[in-house]
Amino acid sequence: MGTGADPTPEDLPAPAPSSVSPRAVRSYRSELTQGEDVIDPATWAGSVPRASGIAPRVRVGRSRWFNLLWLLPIGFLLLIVAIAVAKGLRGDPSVQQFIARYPGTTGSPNPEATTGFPAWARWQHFFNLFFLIFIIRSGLQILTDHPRLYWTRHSTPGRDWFRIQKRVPADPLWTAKQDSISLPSQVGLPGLRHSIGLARWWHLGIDAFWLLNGVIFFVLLFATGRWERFVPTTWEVFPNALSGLIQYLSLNWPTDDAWVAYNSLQLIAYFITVFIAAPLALITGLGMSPALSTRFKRISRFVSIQTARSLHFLVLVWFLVFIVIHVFFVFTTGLLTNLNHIHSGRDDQSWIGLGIFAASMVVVIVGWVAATPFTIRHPRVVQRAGQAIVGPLQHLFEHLDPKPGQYSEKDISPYLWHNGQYPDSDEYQALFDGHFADYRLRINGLVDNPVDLDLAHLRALPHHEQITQHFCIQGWSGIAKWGGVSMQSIVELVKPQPEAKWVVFYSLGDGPDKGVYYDAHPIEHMSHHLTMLAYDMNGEPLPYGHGAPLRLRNEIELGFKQVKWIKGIEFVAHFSEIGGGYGGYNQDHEFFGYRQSI
Ligand SMILES: Nc1nc2c(c(=O)[nH]1)N[C@H]1C(S)=C(S)[C@@H](COP(=O)(O)O)O[C@H]1N2
Ligand SMILES: [Mo]
Repeated sequence: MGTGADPTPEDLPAPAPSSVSPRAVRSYRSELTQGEDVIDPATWAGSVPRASGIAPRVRVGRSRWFNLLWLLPIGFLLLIVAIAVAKGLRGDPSVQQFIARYPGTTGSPNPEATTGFPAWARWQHFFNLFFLIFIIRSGLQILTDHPRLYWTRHSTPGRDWFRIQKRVPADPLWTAKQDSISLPSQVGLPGLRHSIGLARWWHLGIDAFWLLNGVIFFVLLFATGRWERFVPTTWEVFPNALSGLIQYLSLNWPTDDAWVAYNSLQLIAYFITVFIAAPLALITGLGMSPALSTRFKRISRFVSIQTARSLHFLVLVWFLVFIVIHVFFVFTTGLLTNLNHIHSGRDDQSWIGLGIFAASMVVVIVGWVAATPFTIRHPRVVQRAGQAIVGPLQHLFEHLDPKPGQYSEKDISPYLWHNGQYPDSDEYQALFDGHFADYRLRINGLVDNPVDLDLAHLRALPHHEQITQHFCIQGWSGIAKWGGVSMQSIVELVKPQPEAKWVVFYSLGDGPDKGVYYDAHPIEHMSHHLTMLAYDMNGEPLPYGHGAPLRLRNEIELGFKQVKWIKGIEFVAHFSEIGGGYGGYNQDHEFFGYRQSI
């Protein structure tokens, strides 16, 4: 000392021990990338190449698969047989008596109220048709993001009942993203592989309008007494429907008067569509929400997320079959009259109905053709519009703090899908090889007590365990037991400041377009019962594929918000300052929404 020689670091006293070091307070923000505002299909979603699926297959028994394309020749044959049988039946005197007694329609019990097609019904018919195009296209897009359907929440490979994709390969790290398939760009909406974020905005956003149209329809239907057009009011509809079926199949069609009343077959088909299929579409749609499914456990026990998804698909099948048959008969049972009924409100053979129909088809075709290119050119508009329409409902459901004690050990899934982009940096490999001895979790931002915690420290905090269901936005689900630290304990440790409103979780891994994967969660969720940092899964230390050494669980949100391989947590005033500013990696790069309770 004082002799002129420079001191070495070892000679100097260390700063007083504290978790606050320059490293602990440094933000990870600079490691984020922004994301583009226009889609280049060539580099979309980390440059995923197009991948085709296979013809739809349904599982029969344990492991035999039936190719549904066989239904085309089989259905054709059955139709021919049915026609032959029906023609034979019509020669039978007792059948002729039956048809004379039940002509195929019960008529209208209340013709003053039900005759004709008022303007509101005609407009609503057009809006319904127009909205359904976008709903069906985006729905198909959503299906192809996980092209398999199940009846249980486990989503176990080989236990799917329906698939349009090959069997799941043996690769232990096969991801759901790899499993997604492409659709032609004018069939799917937006027609790119793994474009579920945008497809969901179309699906849920247009749904809102479709539902509004439907509610108005129901109100007017009952207010005007026209409900009798759609609701069978006598048991006679069943023999009449049978009679109608025989008449249609024998190719000697009944002459109807749809202007006054539908025939019994139509009545039943319309009743199912309006009063069963449409409400079921809404209910099963909501049944797929992680927030609702987690909060209303008693209902979701019977209608699990996968049952809801499968039923939702069957509703689509009903709608498609209905549309095909409906259009077939519109064209084959007096086109001009039919088009006049629903387009001009006239009961005649003039060309006016056809003219209005043609004009409406121009609108439909322009909408259809423009939707994909518009979405590719203006994805942020679709994202923002979707957020504006659906966001308030997503916000509402985000308030549902789930109850603890969701599932028990016996519910744990035998297989939990993997997803996302695995970390492959040398830095991560070195941490992994060292069993994460050098791992540090950095928690900082708007907190009184920023910290830099190692795993020993994390494991010394109060232990929290939960058995909960994961639900990926792509459609698969599964149950696992998570062990670790409740986010409430972390909050108590770091003491967020009042300005902190959002909590950003940063990953050791990049997203598919480079730049660190991250996601922002509202601070209120940090005190929910089931929000935690997990370092154990099913009683073992978290494995590589599921996020070693630490991942997030926030059970009212979809899977992509459950950041894996966490390295840092930052408390911020708003996520608009972070990355691209949309609230997470998928929000910046793939146009997802930041609230994902549905
Ligand atoms: N860091 C990081 N975390 C991530 C992802 C990712 O790509 N990177 N993918 C997310 C998605 S889309 C899902 S569904 C879940 C999957 O978790 P699992 O593989 O443990 O089932 O992780 C989420 N967390
Ligand atoms: Mo996901």
